[in-house]
Amino acid sequence: MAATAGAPRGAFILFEGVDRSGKSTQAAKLVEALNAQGTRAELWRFPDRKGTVTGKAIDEYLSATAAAVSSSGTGGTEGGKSGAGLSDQAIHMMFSANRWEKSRALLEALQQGVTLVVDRYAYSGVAYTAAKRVPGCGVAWCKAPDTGLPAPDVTLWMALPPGAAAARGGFGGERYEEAGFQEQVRGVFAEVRDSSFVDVDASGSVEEVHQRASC
Ligand code: T5A
Ligand code: NA
Repeated sequence: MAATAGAPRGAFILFEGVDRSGKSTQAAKLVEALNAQGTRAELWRFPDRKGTVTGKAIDEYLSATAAAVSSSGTGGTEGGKSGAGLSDQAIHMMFSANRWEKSRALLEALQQGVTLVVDRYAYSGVAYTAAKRVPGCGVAWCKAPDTGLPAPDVTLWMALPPGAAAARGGFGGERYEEAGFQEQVRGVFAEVRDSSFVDVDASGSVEEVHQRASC
């Protein structure tokens, strides 16, 4: 892939965190701020629920509420919409494929000098599946399909005390949005964090968090 002459590679900035930790809000604000200061920046998100084959199935899967899935918080056997009844293994592969579907375009954008602010990525992929504690689907198994994806330059971890995220708007409306499961997710994130991770205190007002996330 040829780099655009003279354009330095864009940065790959990732936001990760448990549900409702403010990732989407902060990612959008960071893109706005970068563009305002003259840095070409775009907001990307995973799962990309629209415009891809996997995105549609993922959207149907996630739309099943936490209350509607099994007591383990994982589901995977209920009927209904086509994506909703996927096995834990199948949906894991779908999330990974959803990233691979976009990987070439992602690299091309970076090489054209565009900074990408990305809302969730492979760390979420590993955390949410490994947190289900399905036999045979530990962290190593979960990481395998994402091996070789473009890696972020920095991962901004939205650090929020347990319970604070659940108190925010909308919690409980989708699969996985259940406090006990979120704590298991948090545990896996702690296990898989690497040298790209930088903690951002995600408590306080949207503006306060933005100041911390953009320095
Ligand atoms: N998933 C994802 C997998 O299982 N495998 C994968 O590979 C991937 C990539 C959907 C689900 O998919 C799972 C993880 C998820 O369960 P999503 O579409 O990113 O992922 O989830 P959303 O529901 O869109 O977003 P989140 O729940 O993660 O929320 P955010 O983005 O962290 O938070 P945000 O910014 O939307 O804010 C949530 C609420 O809080 C308010 C906002 O106004 C909003 O109401 N808020 C604040 N309130 C007070 N103070 C602040 N500072 C606030 N900031 C935001
Ligand atoms: Na979000």
